[in-house]
Amino acid sequence: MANQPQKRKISFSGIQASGDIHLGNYLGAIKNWVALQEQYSGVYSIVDMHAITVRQDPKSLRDNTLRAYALMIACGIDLNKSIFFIQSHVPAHAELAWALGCYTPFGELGRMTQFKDKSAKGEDNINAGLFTYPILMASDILLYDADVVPVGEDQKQHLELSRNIALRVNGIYGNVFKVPEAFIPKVGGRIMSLADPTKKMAKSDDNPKAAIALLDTKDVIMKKFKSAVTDSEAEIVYREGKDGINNLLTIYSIVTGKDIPAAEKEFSGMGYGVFKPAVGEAVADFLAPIQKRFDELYGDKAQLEQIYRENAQKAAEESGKTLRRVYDKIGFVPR
Ligand code: AQP
Repeated sequence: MANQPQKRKISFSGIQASGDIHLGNYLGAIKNWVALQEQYSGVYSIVDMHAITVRQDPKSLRDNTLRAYALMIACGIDLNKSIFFIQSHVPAHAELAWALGCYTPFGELGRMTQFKDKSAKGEDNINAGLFTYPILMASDILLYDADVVPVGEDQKQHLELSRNIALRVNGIYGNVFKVPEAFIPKVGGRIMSLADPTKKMAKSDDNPKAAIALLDTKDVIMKKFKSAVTDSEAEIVYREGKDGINNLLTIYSIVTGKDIPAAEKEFSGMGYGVFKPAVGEAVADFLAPIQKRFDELYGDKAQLEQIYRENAQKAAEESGKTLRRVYDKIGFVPR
């Protein structure tokens, strides 16, 4: 046994294909998907099934899914270290979600703040999927025996629900699921909108100035940062009540690798008119190599198709094992 290689732990996460992937997604989550590949086997997904909880134009959904797939590879998903698939290609996700739904109290789902917020916004389409979405997320995670789940702060509550579901099922049937831990960065876990720094940067924001898409041109990036909402003071310091400046300092600090006190010092005595374009420049420089790699990958659709098909197969194999284990515990007759 001493010579037996130890199985690497698993890092799982997903991103919705509901719009342009933005800097908040990158700094809060994707950056850690990539970093964790050093220690963990990654299992990552474009979660297109989650995206349809709000109405999507079919052509845009298809395009956004493929763009997101290429973009995540351009961001650093290493296909030798991670399985990276499109969620709707792997049937076990929907199958396990049904089973887990039968172990999730209605009241627990009703407490999810994202459901409350989204249903308040989209009153014309409060569908059952929007309500049960966290169960599908639990299924995504638990299918791969994930040890860690790198996400932004907004997913903390959903992850807690996944853990509760796993613990409940384990409590009934014994050791069925690995209980996952959230991996939320201390800095960058909640990047705020540039148009309203009291709200998180989100794909679903209608204001085009709110988010920096990873594929925005330098010109657009500069314009968005120059018009970023700050405050009426003139001090570039990280302090409670200075949401806009705090957000810009956070972004600058992560993309340059300098810590926040160093960034404060660098801009000490300067005005916002100097600081905001400097953040824009730093972000544009940071994104340039990702954009270049994206163009190469997205330009070769045949290769992309081959990659996502192969990866769907690998994901189906892994998730199929867990699904069989669960079905067996529940008492379903083997197929
Ligand atoms: N602003 C953010 N700061 C840090 N992390 C964030 N994440 C999302 N927004 C921020 C993290 O990114 C991963 C993918 O999340 P998502 O696909 O749900 O992206 P979104 O931008 O939140 O998308 P939507 O469609 O606009 O959803 P809502 O309206 O729900 O916010 C996750 O790990 C998330 O934590």
